[in-house]
Amino acid sequence: MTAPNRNVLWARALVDELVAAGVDGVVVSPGSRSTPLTMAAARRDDLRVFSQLDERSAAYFALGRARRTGSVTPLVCTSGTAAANYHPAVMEASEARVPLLALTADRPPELRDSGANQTADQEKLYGDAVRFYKDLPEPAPNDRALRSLRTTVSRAVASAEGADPGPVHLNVPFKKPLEPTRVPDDVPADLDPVAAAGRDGPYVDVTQGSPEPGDDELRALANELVTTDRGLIVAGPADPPGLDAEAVTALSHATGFPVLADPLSGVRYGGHTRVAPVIGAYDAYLSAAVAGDEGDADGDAHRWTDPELVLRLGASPTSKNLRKYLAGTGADQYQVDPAGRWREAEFAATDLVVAEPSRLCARLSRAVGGGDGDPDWREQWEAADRAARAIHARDSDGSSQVVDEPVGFHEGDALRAVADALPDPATLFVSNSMPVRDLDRFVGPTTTSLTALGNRGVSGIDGIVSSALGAGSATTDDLTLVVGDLALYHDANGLLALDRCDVDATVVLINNDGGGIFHALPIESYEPEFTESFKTPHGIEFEPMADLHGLEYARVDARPEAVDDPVETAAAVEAAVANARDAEGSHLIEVRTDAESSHRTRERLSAAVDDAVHGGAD
Ligand SMILES: Cc1ncc(C[n+]2csc(CCOP(=O)(O)OP(=O)(O)O)c2C)c(N)n1
Ligand SMILES: [Mg+2]
Repeated sequence: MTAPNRNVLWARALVDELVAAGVDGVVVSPGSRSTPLTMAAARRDDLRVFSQLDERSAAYFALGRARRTGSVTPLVCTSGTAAANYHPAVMEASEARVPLLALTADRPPELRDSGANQTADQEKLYGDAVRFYKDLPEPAPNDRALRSLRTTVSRAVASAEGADPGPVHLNVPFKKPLEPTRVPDDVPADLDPVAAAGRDGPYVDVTQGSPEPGDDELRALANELVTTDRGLIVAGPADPPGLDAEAVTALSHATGFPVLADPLSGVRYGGHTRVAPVIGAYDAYLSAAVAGDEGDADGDAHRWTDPELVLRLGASPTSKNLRKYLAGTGADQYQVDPAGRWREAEFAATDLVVAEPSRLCARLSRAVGGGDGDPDWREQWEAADRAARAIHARDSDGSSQVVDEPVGFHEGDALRAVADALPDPATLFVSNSMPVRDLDRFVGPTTTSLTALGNRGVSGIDGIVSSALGAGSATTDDLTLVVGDLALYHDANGLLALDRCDVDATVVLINNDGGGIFHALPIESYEPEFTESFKTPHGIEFEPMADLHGLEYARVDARPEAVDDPVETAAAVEAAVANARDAEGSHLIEVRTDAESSHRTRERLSAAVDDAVHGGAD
């Protein structure tokens, strides 16, 4: 059927090319200028259209979906500030290598810089954060223009999903009429709107070259590993679609190197942890001070041995203690990165290996063959993890086995209770600030098939709800979000996606009435500025927010004055999450905590773990 006007022709071809490239969902926000794109997307049966009102939430929703799938998720918005609202998610997508495609509608070129309404400079709006940018030409009803359009779209998708995945931006100008009204003689009757109809797949098939060391380089690296007694594999937060835990496990077996697995690495949780030496409590017992411990001055043998070699996969680990520790070890450190980018801000890495990490692990494990490694070396890490877990765990009376005085309920208990209640498999999204750090320190490894996700590219507390729901839109897994109160407030608009985008979620709110994380900084002692401008207590009641968005609401008061027995309080959190898991619909579980006492408890536990593992060597 001939398109009624050139805009419809153009938008149909563009959207058709997205589908040909494998896109199955588009996130659109309302606006006039983007009408041709929105209509073209909405009128396809093979495309899910997620309609989102707030562009910042829309972009984070697309980010979450793309993070979960590893495939590009396009965004469609109108001209003006709508496009600027994509910027935070574009920044996160760039740093965390998430494939996004921003399609920003624009006025035609002659109306730019003219005072026309809702018109601003959208050229290269996201700067160097995007992998590919093009200001599309105005729609033109001829074969060559359509071939150019399709070529651009296939290249944009391929760039977003390439060896250095990330966001891409196409600015798309349209003149009126924007609706599918018929304009006589605008589109030649013999022009096929789907120019190369009948063709399978994208208009341009992009074969992605993926960097690999040659055989000689691989042998040299394998040789380094074979001749190392004390090596570590450090798996940081993974780029989508994730690290292959089996390949990492195979390399660990071949070398005897323990795997220090970030909670967002895809290696911390899963069946492989039954057989692989996956270490997860390191944040509790490593620090800069532990590195290079040469023993006591009175000649006692040193208690802690550092690695000679570290193979670093993925992004920079969430744990600052781990990062500082590694920097202090003086070990040879091989940073593996598929795009040759630098992701090690201590500048202690000695080598950059440009390679796709999962494939490198698989190849290296074959090249290394089977070695057992040094059992004492592995035991050092496993024993330290056991010691930390024993201190973090609680006896039935609520006290820790190892810490003399009673240990009050703290926010880490909440994370552990949530993890204990999750089904298998599950997707868990954790907010920045303390939730991701508490997950890191207090949870796992477990054999549960848990996909733990977070926004660690730029670590914003905006867009957390939307990112989680976007991830939920891409999986049949049960979805749980653990979020701080400021982060929930920041993206309260994102909750609208529960209904509009048909996603179910259990939202566990750790409400400590402000930014609890700031208690960990020296600014804590500067009052009144600390409370007024850093911690920012707000007293917001969240139950009405649950009502507004149709979530079932439950509350556990875990503040010190309300807790008799921390074990009971943890059980109440676990029961609330389990109830939500087993019930229909979405739930908000508010866990009221006290940020300051949680911090003091973390510090006490940390001192106890340090003492148990290092004998007070600090
Ligand atoms: C968009 C954005 N603004 C500000 C910050 C700085 N920031 C980091 S953590 C934090 C407090 C977060 O509070 P909450 O979500 O309640 O978590 P809590 O610290 O209590 O665990 C702030 C403001 C940020 N990371 N992102
Ligand atoms: Mg808070």
